Amino acid sequence: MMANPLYDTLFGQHHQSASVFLQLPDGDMLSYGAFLEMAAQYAGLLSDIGLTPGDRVAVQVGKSPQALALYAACVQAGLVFLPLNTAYTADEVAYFVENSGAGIMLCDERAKSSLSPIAARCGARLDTLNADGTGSFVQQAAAFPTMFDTVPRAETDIAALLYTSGTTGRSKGAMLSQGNLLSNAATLQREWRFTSKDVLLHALPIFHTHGLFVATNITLLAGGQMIFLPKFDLDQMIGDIPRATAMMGVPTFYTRLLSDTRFSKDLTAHMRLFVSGSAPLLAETHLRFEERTGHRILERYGMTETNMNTSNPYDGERRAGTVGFPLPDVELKITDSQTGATLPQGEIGQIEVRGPNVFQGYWQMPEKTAEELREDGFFITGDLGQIDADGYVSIVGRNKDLIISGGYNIYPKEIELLLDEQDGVLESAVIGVPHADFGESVVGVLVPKSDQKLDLEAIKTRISGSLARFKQPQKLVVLPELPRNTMGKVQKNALRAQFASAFH
Ligand code: MCA
Ligand code: AMP
Repeated sequence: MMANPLYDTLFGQHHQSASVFLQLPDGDMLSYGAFLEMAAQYAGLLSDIGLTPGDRVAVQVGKSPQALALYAACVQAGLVFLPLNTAYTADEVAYFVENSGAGIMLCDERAKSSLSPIAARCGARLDTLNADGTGSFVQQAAAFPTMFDTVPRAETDIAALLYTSGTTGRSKGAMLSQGNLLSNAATLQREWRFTSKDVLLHALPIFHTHGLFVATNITLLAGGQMIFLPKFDLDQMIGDIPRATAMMGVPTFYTRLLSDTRFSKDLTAHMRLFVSGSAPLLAETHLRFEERTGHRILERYGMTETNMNTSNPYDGERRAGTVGFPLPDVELKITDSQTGATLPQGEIGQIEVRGPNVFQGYWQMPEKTAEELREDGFFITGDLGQIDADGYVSIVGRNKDLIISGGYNIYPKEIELLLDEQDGVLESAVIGVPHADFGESVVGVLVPKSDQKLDLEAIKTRISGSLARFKQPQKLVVLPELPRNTMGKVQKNALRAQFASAFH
């Protein structure tokens, strides 16, 4: 039995290793050994300030090696890592800190003045960590030893809390255990053939499953390297591809690369693997990519609550428009959303999954957990799917009201609640419509109270204080009333059809 399975497997094996872990944009190389020494100092500081195993560490900081070392430090000290999108406003962050009862919150210096009242109210300590690796946290950590006695943990202990918005508008913290993360990393490393020779081009954010767990855990397990970029930048990506062997991205990465003529067969000839996920990859993008480069993108399907569930095969046909087969240790079934009964092969229904990847429930929300996680271990994903005669799974729609823009999830309910509160607004409906760059983009439909004229600019300004920029409707439109069915339910399909060309 290992003392701390996640730490020992992902990180512990690399102690004192001089092998390169991160290649940084300024040309610097960070070895595994140096990375782990930094993490040990952070673990020392986190423990010294009184955090004990199971305590939550809320982190809203720019992407940097230091930010990633915080993840390692939390695992080593037995703390629960809680990463937050850097786009969230102080209002949004307040909810996460309060709901999780985080003992410490780390933020960029620039956010300190707006977050300190929140930290004070929630009884959380506040420290800074800037994207350039400076800040009060690192300053204090420098005084701590570069070795830390790893805190024992079990596979069932929670390693991370990742918030995912809900259809009711309230975010839920998905509790991911050490075993959840470990099992999925091991499966994906094997399925996608990652080895210590791999160099992964990493331009995803590290506050979500895709960039944090899928990309990073697999690299750590394999002992490979990452070209660690602060964000997606087309020129930088094209400049770095020659040094990489693999890339992971959301569909927007692929459409942007294809929009540039420098992205060619020659540039990518040496590449081993391109993976796409987090949002549907259009079959057309898959085919254009193959025409241009000769590579077939490997599409996979996952969720915050489950890590990865399915993947197209490494060897064998990667079928455009599908997300491939259930991973070896994942059971997947298509069920009737009313009765829960398994449907015959080929029929469309809700996707349910079970396996060692499936989370432990929502933080302090037993009722929400019971609604989505069945007693027999099957998790109701809210996605609608179909399995073809060869076993390939396709996602054909969603049973949940969700918009995915550039790989970020946006829950209409959260925005509607805010729009409904605005001056002169009777009611609202928020929909996602096709967008060439982001896949989907947000349109807010407003119905004014009788005789009122809405000031759309004033509304935009007011919601911008409380809602992350990527969630804000890119267009607000006014209708005299919302289309409803005979049951009184808003017909979002009709609205989506009406505004389908809003961004063309
Ligand atoms: C940025 N903006 C966006 C988005 N990103 N608007 C809508 N949707 C977005 N996704 C806005 C900014 O607010 C800003 O607005 C303007 O676009 C430019 O900002 P910038 O940061 O320069 O944007 P960008 O660099 O072009 O970013 C687009 C991006 C990025 C590269 C697609 O959003 C991204 O890296 N997405 C990946 C998300 C991801 O990792 N998802 C995985 C979730 P303004 O100019 O008006 O101020 S994990 C998951 O879903 C599951 C588990 C899974 O299966 O993986
Ligand atoms: P999140 O809540 O951020 O974990 O997002 C998970 C959701 O992203 C899933 O429930 C799907 O709706 C969607 N998703 C992830 N991967 C894919 C994919 N390859 N194709 C279509 N949808 C996807």
